Amino acid sequence: MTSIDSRLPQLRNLVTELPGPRSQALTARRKAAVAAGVGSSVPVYAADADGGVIVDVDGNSLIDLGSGIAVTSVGASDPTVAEAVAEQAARFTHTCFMVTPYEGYIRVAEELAALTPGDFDKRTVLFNSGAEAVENAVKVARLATGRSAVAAFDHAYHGRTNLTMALTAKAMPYKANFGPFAPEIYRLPMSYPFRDGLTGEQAAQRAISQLEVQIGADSLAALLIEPIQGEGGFIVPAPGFLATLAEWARAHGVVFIADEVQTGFARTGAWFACEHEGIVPDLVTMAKGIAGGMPLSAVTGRADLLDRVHAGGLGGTYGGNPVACAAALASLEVMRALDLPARARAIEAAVRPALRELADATGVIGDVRGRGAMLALEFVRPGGSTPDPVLTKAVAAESLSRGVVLLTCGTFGNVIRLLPPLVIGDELLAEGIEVLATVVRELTAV
Ligand code: PLZ
Repeated sequence: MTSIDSRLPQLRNLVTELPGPRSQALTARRKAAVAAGVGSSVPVYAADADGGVIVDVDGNSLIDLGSGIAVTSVGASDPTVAEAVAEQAARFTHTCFMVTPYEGYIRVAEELAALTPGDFDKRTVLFNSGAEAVENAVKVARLATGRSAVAAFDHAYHGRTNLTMALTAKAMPYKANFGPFAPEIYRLPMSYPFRDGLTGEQAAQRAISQLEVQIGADSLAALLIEPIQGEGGFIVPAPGFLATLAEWARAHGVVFIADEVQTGFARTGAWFACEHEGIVPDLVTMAKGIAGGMPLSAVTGRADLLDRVHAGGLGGTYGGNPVACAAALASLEVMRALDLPARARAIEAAVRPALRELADATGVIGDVRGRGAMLALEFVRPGGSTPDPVLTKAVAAESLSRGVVLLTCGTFGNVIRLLPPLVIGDELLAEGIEVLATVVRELTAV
């Protein structure tokens, strides 16, 4: 890897207890001003972030193993991105692509056509959030097929807007009491090798037969799936699952939408997670890692689908904002220059053996899984597969108190997920994993 010069010292350094006094004061102000419905994984307020560290308002330097949920793959203040943002902001922050368009949007679309799987004619439309991208992929699929049903999977996460809440599987906290939900959404069983023991082919046939019986292929506009599930628990489907579904979709004129919002942009060791299985989706939804932290999302896919939509049918005031586009182009430049897909594979090679060893030594980790720099530990009661969300939460909390930011996920709340910035240094990463391992060993020592 090309060496990365960091602005902030890349070290873990605690100068107060966590949360420190300034963070505590902000928590008090927040309670009086910010809606209670917005959660935060850690009660520590950021003042600065760079490379693999987040410095909080009390001067504590924390190791970041979350990247703001897989967003800051190039770091949170990469100089190439920061310069591109400043330069674009100094010229114009907005004109609205639907009013007075600009080149940056077109360049991002050209880049995404080249990077996403498939060498057919592609089109792109840009939005602001992952949920918005998913909503619009569904709009395109429905219009293009003239069908209304959409199938999503167990453990799926696709967003918090009304349509994407319906597509998301988990009630608490994402859906509970927020209904009524959008109609014509159907749920299919996922391939979850640790819990179902099925081959990819078997799991796909289970989903397909349910789909054919309960929905009917002729009514189905789209199959929507995360190639590796994110919020649902970093579930990597068994080999062949995605390919079998994609083949079935093609044979039945069903639009195959890969939601690569969390898995995209080098995170899994390839530009897109679909590549690991040789899948070529009809439409891909992207966000998160696309623009170095600036809000941008995209739907890219088959020109014959996207160009079916009438002028004015897709868009939004801020979609493809010029500053966000500049950030995306700069981020892609950094990802290429540093070969971040290779870096993600190197992170897996460095981290996975330590996680495996930890699992074998403690007996409370039922599964070590993921790809590239998207790795997870599923915590279970010793010897079995009963989820242990209490231990999982304790591991994340104790790691934080020692200066490592770790995220949890999973339908059962029992997964620790690792999503380090791809530019994190080897030593800092090793130290973060060592803290995690020490915490797990201490919490499970009898
Ligand atoms: N699709 C696969 O992972 C966002 C959100 C967590 P937005 N995941 C993190 C939370 O509690 O809100 C996500 C995703 C996949 C869609 C989305 C939605 O992306 O940018 O958050 O709308």
